Amino acid sequence: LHRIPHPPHRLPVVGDVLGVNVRTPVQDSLRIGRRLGPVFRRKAFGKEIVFVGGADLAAELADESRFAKHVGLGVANLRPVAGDGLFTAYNHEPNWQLGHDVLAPGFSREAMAGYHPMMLAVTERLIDHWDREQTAGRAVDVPGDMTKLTLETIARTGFGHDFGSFERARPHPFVTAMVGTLTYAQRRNVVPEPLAPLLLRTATRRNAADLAYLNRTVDALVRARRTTSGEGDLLDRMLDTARPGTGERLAPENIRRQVITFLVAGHETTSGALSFALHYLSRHPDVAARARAEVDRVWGGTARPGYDQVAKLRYVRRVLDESLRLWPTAPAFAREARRDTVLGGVHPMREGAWALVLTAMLHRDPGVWGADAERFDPDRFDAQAVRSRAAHTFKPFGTGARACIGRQFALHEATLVLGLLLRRYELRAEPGYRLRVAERLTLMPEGLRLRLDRRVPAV
Ligand code: MNH
Repeated sequence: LHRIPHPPHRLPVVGDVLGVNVRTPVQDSLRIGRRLGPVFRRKAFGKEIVFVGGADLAAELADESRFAKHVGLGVANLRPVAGDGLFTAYNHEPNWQLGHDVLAPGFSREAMAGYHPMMLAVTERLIDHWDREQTAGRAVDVPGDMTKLTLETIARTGFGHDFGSFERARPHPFVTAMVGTLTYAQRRNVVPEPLAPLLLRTATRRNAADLAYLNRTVDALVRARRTTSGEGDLLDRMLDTARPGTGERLAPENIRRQVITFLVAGHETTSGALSFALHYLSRHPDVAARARAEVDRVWGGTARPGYDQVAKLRYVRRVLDESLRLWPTAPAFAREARRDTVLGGVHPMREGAWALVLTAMLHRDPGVWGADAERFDPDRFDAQAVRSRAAHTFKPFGTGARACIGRQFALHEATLVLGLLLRRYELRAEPGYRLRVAERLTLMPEGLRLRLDRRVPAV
């Protein structure tokens, strides 16, 4: 470890706590990484974490023959919420492979085409709401509304459930409970274990209540389905699929964990991705105009674009990729050595030793993205630029066997939504707004509001 730099002024016992903020561990690490370089370590109260933000080392960590997902930090803190569900399962737990085999067909092309009309219907609910706000001359609450949209989408497509988010003035209690558990899981990373009972006493009690609420909601949803039948959604697959060959099925407790996993993983990050993209579109009228022209050209007058028409929005997709480059809404992932190895030819790692890939820093490595890596420019993702870049330099969805199972789902949903919004509205930034990024394991532009102008007559 002594070869890996750490911040100056390391204090006894407490460690590298000077100038850090418990609310923004990712942005603090980005700042520290800019000074210390591609690999560095931070210590707080005896826990020391190695961060990797350089492209060469990150590419090594992506090598599946030497490294695997490490369930640690924020992910491990979510175990009480998501148990051995897909996201939080340890590599060796049998329910990872079983869950993966049962659920992967739920993300096939055919399954996605089946979800498309529901995604469209949810976006139309958002548009009704935005039309009313626009008519009333009010600015829209972007993260709030994107969260309503993505929660409704995963609930309906995955579980045939309607939370009625758009009929509520305030977030659904499920969202409040979920954000509570995410914030708590992040806070546990930065509060030293022995002090947790003291410092987090109220928070811990609150967290137990949040957890009980999530369980109750999900149990009711599953109970309802056992008496009726869905239309081949994720829940049906979990209840009905026996693994070919062995006939194994997911146990009820695991189904509960999977449903919570998908409701949380399936909306929070997509909501952030859409919110950042809308922020950048409002700040780059040239990019917005180009994206809008593409939507007009590709979709023409089609009121309700079909499944195949979404992937044709190549430039809109680049806007999304570029937003996920600058603010990967799942901002880090951890990798552990499968056996003793040496990282970068200089840093020895024992079997099981792990490092955190800081995705936002990898995505700003000047060696890959140039001296202007901080600048928003969707053309970084045109076909030729993508071909000329090294592998493993863009990792918003993680890597390897444990990479995001919902990637196509998220990209389809977000591209469809951006296309529909661009076609209908001009987006105007609020004059005083400066991007502030809130962290609760995931990233979200805090307080982002936009003003809308209607573009075309109702479609
Ligand atoms: Mn998703 C894993 C990012 C949307 C369900 N997701 C991951 C990982 C990243 C990630 C990074 C890997 C984490 C790790 O290595 O520890 N996910 C995203 C982003 C978006 C996203 C940035 C949207 C944008 N994810 C979605 C959606 C769903 C989903 C939508 C479900 C519908 N993600 C998952 C699940 C896993 C995962 C489940 C765990 C997969 C596994 O380990 O097998």
